[in-house]
Amino acid sequence: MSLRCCIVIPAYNEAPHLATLVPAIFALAPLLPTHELFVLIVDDDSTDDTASLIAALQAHHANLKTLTGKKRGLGIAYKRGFAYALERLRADLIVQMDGDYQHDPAALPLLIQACRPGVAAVVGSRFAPGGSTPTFSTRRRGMSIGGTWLIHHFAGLPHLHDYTSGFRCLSAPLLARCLEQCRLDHLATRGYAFQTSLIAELLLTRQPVIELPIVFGQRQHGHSKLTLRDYLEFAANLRQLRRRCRRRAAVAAAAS
Ligand SMILES: Nc1nc2c(ncn2[C@@H]2O[C@H](COP(=O)(O)OP(=O)(O)OP(=O)(O)O)[C@@H](O)[C@H]2O)c(=O)[nH]1
Ligand SMILES: [Mg+2]
Repeated sequence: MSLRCCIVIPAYNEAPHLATLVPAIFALAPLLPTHELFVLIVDDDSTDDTASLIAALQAHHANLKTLTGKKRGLGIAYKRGFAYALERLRADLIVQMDGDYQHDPAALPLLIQACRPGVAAVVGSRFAPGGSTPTFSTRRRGMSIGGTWLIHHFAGLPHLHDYTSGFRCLSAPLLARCLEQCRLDHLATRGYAFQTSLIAELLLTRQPVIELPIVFGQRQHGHSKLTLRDYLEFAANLRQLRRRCRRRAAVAAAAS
């Protein structure tokens, strides 16, 4: 029986990218004969007529699904997408992927195949040896590396090269358990901080997380949706993560 793999793509005004990204993903199907691929676009009322584009693509790709809603942040879009993939599509594997083609679909087969039973998450890592961000400005690279350093050294999360990557393959049952049991609501999950909060919970509950190096490409159209509010949320989340890590360590020490 083939594994059902849902690639969840949050997209706000990414129509020019989705027009090529969606067919490129479905073209990978022969490389993944043991998997049935679904693509779920979480489109938050984009103003660039993404909805019509998706309708046109659905005529060729029956496994292309979409959700629409108000734009309320990346994390909120992901939570809606995950709920749909888990409950409606009964996915075995869930991939997180950006809609602006900065994540190369050619990396998908490796990412998906590496998510074997027992592995909770395979992270497409920009900062692991072999990964790269060739088009990052010095400032953006500095902020990413600084953020990673703070998450590890200030907040105290177990080591990973890339906590904020948006390209990951997740085991659906382990993700579902994490969303049910973990106190994700104690961490920031509205916007981009969701990425850190989710991987933090997997790491703190000692789920196996592995990293595969990726090249993070350049956005060709439109602009980044990262806002000042996301940077502020990241900073606030660091303090919450630190408290969470310390509580975990205290519980572990008391139990031993
Ligand atoms: N549905 C939805 N998608 C979002 C929202 N915010 C961001 N996105 C999508 O999330 C993905 C990642 O956002 P980007 O703005 O590309 O973030 P980034 O890749 O870190 O930044 P750049 O490198 O500058 O592009 C893209 O597909 C966005 O369209 C949101 O509020 N709702
Ligand atoms: Mg981007």
